[in-house]
Amino acid sequence: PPTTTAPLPQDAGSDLDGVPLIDISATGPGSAPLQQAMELVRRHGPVVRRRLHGRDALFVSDLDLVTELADETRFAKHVGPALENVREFTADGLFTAYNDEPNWARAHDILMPAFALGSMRTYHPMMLRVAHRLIESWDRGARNGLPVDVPGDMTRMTLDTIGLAGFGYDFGSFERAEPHPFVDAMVRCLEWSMTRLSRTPGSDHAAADAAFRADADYLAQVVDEVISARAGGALGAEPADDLLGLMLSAAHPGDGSKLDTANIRNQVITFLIAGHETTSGAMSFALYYLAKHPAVLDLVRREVDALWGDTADVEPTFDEVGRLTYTRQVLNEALRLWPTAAAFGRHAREDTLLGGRIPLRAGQGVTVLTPMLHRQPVWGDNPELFDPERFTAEAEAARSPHAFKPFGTGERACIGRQFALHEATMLLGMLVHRYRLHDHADYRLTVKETLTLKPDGFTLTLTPRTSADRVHGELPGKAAGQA
Ligand code: HEM
Ligand code: LEH
Repeated sequence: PPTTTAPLPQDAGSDLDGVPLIDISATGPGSAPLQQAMELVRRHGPVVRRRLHGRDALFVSDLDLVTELADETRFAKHVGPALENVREFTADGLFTAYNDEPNWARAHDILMPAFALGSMRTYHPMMLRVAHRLIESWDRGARNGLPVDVPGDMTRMTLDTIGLAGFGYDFGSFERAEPHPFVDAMVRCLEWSMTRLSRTPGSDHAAADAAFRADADYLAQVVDEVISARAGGALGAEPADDLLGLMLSAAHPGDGSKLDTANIRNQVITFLIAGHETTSGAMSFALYYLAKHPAVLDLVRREVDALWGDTADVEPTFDEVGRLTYTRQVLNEALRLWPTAAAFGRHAREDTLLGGRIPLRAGQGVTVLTPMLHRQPVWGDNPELFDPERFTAEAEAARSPHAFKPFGTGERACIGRQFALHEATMLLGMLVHRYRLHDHADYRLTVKETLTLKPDGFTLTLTPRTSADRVHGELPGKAAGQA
């Protein structure tokens, strides 16, 4: 069903600190709380206080205030209401651990090397193998003239990738008409985490909670199978150098401690969720913008054609992915307009005044609303315009590093950033090299929220690109029309 932002009260009150106060209790946050918060910021400015059944949440999108919130000496990650709900099924996994939980620093230090840029070389062959599954499936779509389900197929691809590259487990998503039951259960858990935020006091949610518990138990059961398949592997077999191998064997570089079984389970659930939900959304939005911006699509074509020419079945090398700089700019620009993890929480370490005027108690949470940070005046006077030129090296060097935060900030920023960018850049490059994309349904963007963001119901039809199509890529500098 299309998600629409719930109607908003027109009148805003104001607190003593001058922050507009909007009570949304009459409507609640609806099915799209993040887009509703975006609408509040559009109407009332980059700092708003939202009241829901007597509980206030402060949303911040102003660049100067976000710059302050990024100061790790004054502020730290806040596990806010949304993440408290996710914690019900990921517990002390990296994403939902409290800053001072010993398992956070332990797991972070043990796993960090596995996510450094250099480690992506290890995952590259597996990413490529799964990219070929997607291409096989899209080739079938192209032959039959049938539309492909973009977010659905991106999710198949990212889930299979993190399953195989991280844990040696094959979800086989392209052999299924419906998502793997793990994905369904996980999406329902995320939806429960989100809808739980809009409950009215006193109402009864026993049935929803029981269904959630069943789903969470199922996730744990699948993960225990993944772990025991590994732990019971052939005697004397090499310990695999994937994430699970590392978690089962590696000792902390400082104190030699290891991760316990319960924590490994929480990490695996965390990585299976975090490793695919947001990346698939990012690739889907990027394809949406490419389908709507032929001039940008043409520049991506030039880049991939210059690299791969007329080769029918490209096998990108690790280093080639690093050379897809314009493709990467497209991805960044898609993440600017629709950062698929659209908010992150921060709290003050001590009582303080944010911006010298907004009082915050120690431990009190603030939500950075990234999509609106990404539309602030620092982005120029037409922030809604999709323009990858915003991410040339020169443009980036000239802009505050705090203006773009799709991966969060500080020591709790996304550990999977390089993983996501490598996987997504490679796939986008391969798809643009291989297919002409047709916006057959004249798609109108509606953004579905399951805590993360995805373009809802976005489909494309495809035709293979021909040699004639590619010729201009071999003649750099020549205009497309002349080729
Ligand atoms: C944390 C975004 C892909 C694993 C985060 C945070 C953001 C984010 C904003 C910080 C959350 C906070 O401060 O509360 C994204 C986006 C992605 C992406 C936009 C894709 C485009 C990935 C991938 C993985 C991953 C592929 C794993 C393979 C994690 C983990 C954390 C995290 C484990 C918690 C890190 C910690 O607190 O130590 N991500 N992420 N993410 N992400 Fe991602
Ligand atoms: O709970 C928070 N804020 C608000 C509610 C908000 C949801 C409108 C409140 O009530 O105070 C702060 C944190 C919100 C985070 C929501 C986005 C979570 C995205 C999950 C992505 C996980 N991931 C995937 C890859 N890497 C990380």
